[in-house]
Amino acid sequence: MRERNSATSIASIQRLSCRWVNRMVCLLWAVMVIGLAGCTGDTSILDPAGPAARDVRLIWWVMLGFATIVLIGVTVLWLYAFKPRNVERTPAQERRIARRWIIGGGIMLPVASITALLLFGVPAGQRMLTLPMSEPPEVIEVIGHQWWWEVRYPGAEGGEVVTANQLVMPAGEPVDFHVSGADVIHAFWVPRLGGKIDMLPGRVNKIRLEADEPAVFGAQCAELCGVGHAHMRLHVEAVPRSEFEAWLTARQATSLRELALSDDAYDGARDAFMTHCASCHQVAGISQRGVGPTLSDVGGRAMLGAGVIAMEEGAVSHWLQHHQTLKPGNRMPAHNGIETDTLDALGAWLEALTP
Ligand code: HEC
Ligand SMILES: [Cu+2]
Repeated sequence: MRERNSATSIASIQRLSCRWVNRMVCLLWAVMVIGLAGCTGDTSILDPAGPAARDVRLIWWVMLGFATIVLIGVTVLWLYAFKPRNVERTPAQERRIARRWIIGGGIMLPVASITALLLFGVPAGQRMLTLPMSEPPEVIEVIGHQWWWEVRYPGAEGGEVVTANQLVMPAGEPVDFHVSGADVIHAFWVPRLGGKIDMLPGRVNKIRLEADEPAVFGAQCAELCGVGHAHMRLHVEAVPRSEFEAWLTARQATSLRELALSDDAYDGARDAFMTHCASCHQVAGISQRGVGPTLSDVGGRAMLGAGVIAMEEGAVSHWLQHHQTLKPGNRMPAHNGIETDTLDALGAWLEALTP
């Protein structure tokens, strides 16, 4: 009687576990389908556009394959453990079996898998280090702020060039990124070019990335940095070397100053800027403050507010009127006290700052 009871209960456990397995498999599919929907687009690690990102993808596939094998192995063992069987073992035999599992599963398996991972990972990491090269690569400094990007080109011919919320880089050659944070920890991540790297206040981290061909890439802050974190996108553009140099030349301080001060029609806007905005924003020739992103070349940007709205006619004025709803909590105070006409005039002038 007791025998039969325990047999039925084992059978019901088996039935239960089968139903549970079915449900888990369904769930796994659902998660995979939803997850795979994120595998395309301008921030996909599965669509690499440079050597470092190709390494990342290789390691990703290897790890996925290995993890799948481990998952299947463990599941099979787990189901096997439910199998009813009648074996009598002596305590010594039990101990031997337990030891086999500990040595095999607890020592050999981890050592083998970590070794395999290092064999892939170490060379890939090595290639992302900023090791000396016969021809030193272009250096681009990227500084994370709550919640926007400052981008500097210290090697530009004619003097350092500074911009914000856009990163233009030469294609087809390695570029060294020197990254840091201005306030809290952010992370620099251009998924189609390579892995993430933390941007720490008071420390410069370096990574070498390369874009095979001219293209536009998405980038995103990859370290939770406060309320605006999700709205901290970066527009990255790889262009041919000659175009890159022309882009830098157009952003030399003298050209920007000329651009900002030309055209008398904007005199009113410039006055309003001095009154309301110059305490935080730089415009070459007018103000040097750097609390917010530089606006010297804002008209030439693809996006405003670190990816919040596309730059088009009227976009700056729209941003000035609605930025606290478009990007809640951002560090620019609402301009409620300023006439809409003034904001429109400011917007028109800033949009004309297109080097
Ligand atoms: C207290 C400092 C402060 C003042 C004053 C201020 N801003 Fe800002 N501004 C910021 C900060 C910080 C940001 C970045 C917001 C973000 O994207 O998170 C910003 C963003 C912007 C941007 C978007 C730039 C980009 O590349 O996305 C524009 C345009 C702008 N401000 C224009 C103005 C104008 C025009 C005024 C004056 C009417 C003004 N700001 C006054 C701090 C300020
Ligand atoms: Cu962030």
